[in-house]
Amino acid sequence: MKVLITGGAGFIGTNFIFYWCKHHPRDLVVNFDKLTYAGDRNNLKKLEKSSRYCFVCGDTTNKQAVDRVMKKVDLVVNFAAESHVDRSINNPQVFLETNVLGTFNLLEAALENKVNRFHHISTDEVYGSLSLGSKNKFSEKTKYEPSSPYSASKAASDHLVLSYWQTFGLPVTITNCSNNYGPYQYPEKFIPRMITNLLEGKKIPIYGDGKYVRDWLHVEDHARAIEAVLIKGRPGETYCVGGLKKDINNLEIAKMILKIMGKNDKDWLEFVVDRAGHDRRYAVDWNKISQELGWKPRYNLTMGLEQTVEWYRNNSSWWQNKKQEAERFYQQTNKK
Ligand code: NAD
Ligand code: TDX
Repeated sequence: MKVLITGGAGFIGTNFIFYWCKHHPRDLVVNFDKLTYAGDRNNLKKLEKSSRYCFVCGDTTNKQAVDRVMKKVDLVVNFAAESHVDRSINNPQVFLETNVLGTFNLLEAALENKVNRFHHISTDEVYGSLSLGSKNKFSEKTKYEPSSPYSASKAASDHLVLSYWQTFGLPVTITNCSNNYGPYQYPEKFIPRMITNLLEGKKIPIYGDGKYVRDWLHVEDHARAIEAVLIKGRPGETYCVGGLKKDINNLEIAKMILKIMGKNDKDWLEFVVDRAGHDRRYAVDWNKISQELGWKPRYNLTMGLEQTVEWYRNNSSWWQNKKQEAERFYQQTNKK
C-alpha cells in the first residue's frame, strides 16, 4: 500500500511515521512536508536509507505539487497544518492558507486519484471551551464553536473534509484529538517549553492564573488511535481521541514537571500575561473510539511525562536552535 503523509516532519507526523513503518513494514510511506519552522526532515533521517520511505519537500497550498504527489496513493493522512494558537493570533493568514486551502487541494487530488481513505487530523479545539468545574466533555456530537484563528481554520477544514464525503463520496475519516505531548514536539508548546526552560535554568511561564485545563494525550497513543481509525473506522465518521479521565490544570502539570525534574514549586513558576481568547477548559469523551474500535490510551500521565523529560534531556542538540527561534517569537509578542 502507498501511504501519503502530509506534515510528517512535524511533531505528531514524525511519531506517526515511526509507528507506521514499524508496524506496517511492507507499506511505502511518502512524507510530503513544506519544512516550515516546525518541520525537521532530520527527525526521520534513519528511515531515508529504506526503500519503503521517501521524503518530498512540498507545500499543500501548491496545487500542482499536491497533484503530483497524490499519484497512485491508497491512503492519505493529513497532518500538515500551522498548529500553534499563539502564532495564529499574530499571523492568522498562513493558518487559513495551509489549514483550509491546503486541505482543499489535498481533497481535490484525493478525489481525482480515487484514494481508498483520506484521514484528516483535527483537534478538540474546534469545539470551543467548557466551563471550569463542569462535568461536560466534548464528543462527536458537540457543536463547533472555535475561538482562535487556529481553531477556526481547523473547524473550516473539518467541514470541508466531511463535505467531500457527503457530496462526492470520498471515503474520509477525522480524528479530533486533545493536546499531544511526547518526543519531537517543537519547544514553543507548553510541555516542551517548560522542560527546556528548566533545563536552561529558566522559570516556567504560566499564562494568566494557570487554572486552564487541557486533556493530555501521549503522541504514541494518538498514533495507535489513528491506526485503529484507518483500519477499522467507518468512512464519513469522526472520532474524538483523549488521554485523561480527570481534569488537570496547567499549574498542576507544571508541578508534575517540576517534581520529575527535582525542583520546588515556588522558585520556578512565573505568571505572565494571558493569551487573548484563552479557552478555559478542554475535556474529551473518547467512548466512541473505545467502544467501536477497541482503542484506549496506554500511557499514564506521570509515566508519559517522565519519558518526555528524559527525551529532552538526551536530545538538546535537537531542540536548542528551535528553542531560540520559539523564544524570539515570544519576545516579539511580549510573552517572555
Ligand atoms: P507541527 O506544527 O509540529 O507540524 C506541522 C508540520 O506540517 C510541519 O512539519 C510543517 O513543516 C508542516 N507544514 C506546515 N504547513 C505546511 C504546508 N503548507 N504544506 C506541507 N507541510 C506543511 O504540528 P503537530 O503538533 O505535529 O500537529 C499535526 C496535526 O495535528 C495538525 O493538523 C494539528 O492541527 C493537529 N493537532 C495537534 C495537536 C497537538 O497537541 N500538537 C492536538 C490536536 C490536533
Ligand atoms: O508558555 C506557556 N504557558 C502556558 O501557560 C504556553 C506555551 C502555554 N501555556 C498554556 C496555554 C494553554 O492553556 O498551556 C496550555 C497549552 O498551551 P499550548 O501548548 O500552546 O497548546 P494549546 O493552545 O492547548 O493547543 C495545543 O493543543 C491542541 C496544540 O498546540 C494545538 O495544535 C492542538 O490543536
